[in-house]
Amino acid sequence: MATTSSSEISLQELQLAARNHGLPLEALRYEITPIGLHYLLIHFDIPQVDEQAWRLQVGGRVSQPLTLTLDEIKSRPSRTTAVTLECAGNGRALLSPRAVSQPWLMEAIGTAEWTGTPLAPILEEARVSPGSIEVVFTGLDRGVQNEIEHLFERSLPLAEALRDEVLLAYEINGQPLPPQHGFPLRLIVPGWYGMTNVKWLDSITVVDEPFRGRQQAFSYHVRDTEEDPGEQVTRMLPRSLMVPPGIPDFHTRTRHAAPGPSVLEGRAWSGWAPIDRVEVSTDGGRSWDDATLGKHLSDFAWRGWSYRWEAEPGEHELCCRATDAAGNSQPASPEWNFDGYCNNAVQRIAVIVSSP
Ligand SMILES: Nc1nc2c(c(=O)[nH]1)N[C@H]1C(S)=C(S)[C@@H](COP(=O)(O)O)O[C@H]1N2
Ligand SMILES: [Mo]
Repeated sequence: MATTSSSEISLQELQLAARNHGLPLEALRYEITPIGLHYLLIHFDIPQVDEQAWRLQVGGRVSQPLTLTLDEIKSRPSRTTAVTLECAGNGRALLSPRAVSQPWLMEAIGTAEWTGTPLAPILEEARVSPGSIEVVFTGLDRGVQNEIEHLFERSLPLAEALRDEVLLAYEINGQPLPPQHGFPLRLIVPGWYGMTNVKWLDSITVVDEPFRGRQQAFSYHVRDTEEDPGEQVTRMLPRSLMVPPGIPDFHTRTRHAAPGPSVLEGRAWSGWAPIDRVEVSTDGGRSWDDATLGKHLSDFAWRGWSYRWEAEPGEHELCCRATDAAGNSQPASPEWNFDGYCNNAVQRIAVIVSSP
């Protein structure tokens, strides 16, 4: 995998960025992200799926393999949960050197109400064989990455796959999944980084040895060098983001705001534990003050926060920082790793306060 230290985005990165968009940060105002504003990450091409011909295969180390139509899946017990998804590569473009991949700044997030059927009863029905250790989720999308041709597929340890909150989702915000979000069916694993939530599901395979697919054994590891096996990326680290205040400059996106009392607002989440605290700094991180937390939406969705700010004329750097109930927090500056994963450094927003 290539890396670059250039401060300029290459055409290769632009090619990815033009396909995979982020959440415009002003859309943090919506507790549930409207469908077209949720971030997107698609490695290869969006597969076109014929709903009538499509089947989900559940097999591998099971004694009762299943073949399910979409109607059969929809007729099973359904559940709707608000879940925040974040791409593990969020923040990659702020690292130097950076991996040449989707160059996210900090907008690879979204929160949707996902409706589907719980996975655990399906695995129980299929009767998982003793000695099984993982469940592999295979998408219909095929491509080449680092010269290896493969389908997009990821595995979960059996115990994680059996967790109550794991869903096979066929609706987002009350609508059938649109093609870009995984029509007709995707996996939703609340709390884990985005890559876990395999879209365009084709099959679910129970295995008795660790799955070594390209997207599992090679991608999504926090490592120092290309040779280092590294640590698997799993759950989302805590993070908070702020709605950029005022109005933007078109080219630089520097913010311009009027002096006087104002309310800063944003959202915070963690895949490890509920959000306990959000702090705001209006002086670039020298001093911090507690924000007020909003209502709890779901165990797996972001939490709103707000902060009263008396904007004085001049230039300011606004920051926010979340801490979860397990004591995890956000570093002041990014912790570098080879592929640019899990960068949860505090957001910094330059604001010029002046009278219009
Ligand atoms: N089949 C398949 N599933 C996939 C992907 C993919 O490229 N193919 N991308 C993954 C990644 S890296 C992320 S971050 C999320 C993005 O989900 P979204 O586009 O619905 O926001 O989907 C995951 N599921
Ligand atoms: Mo991702």
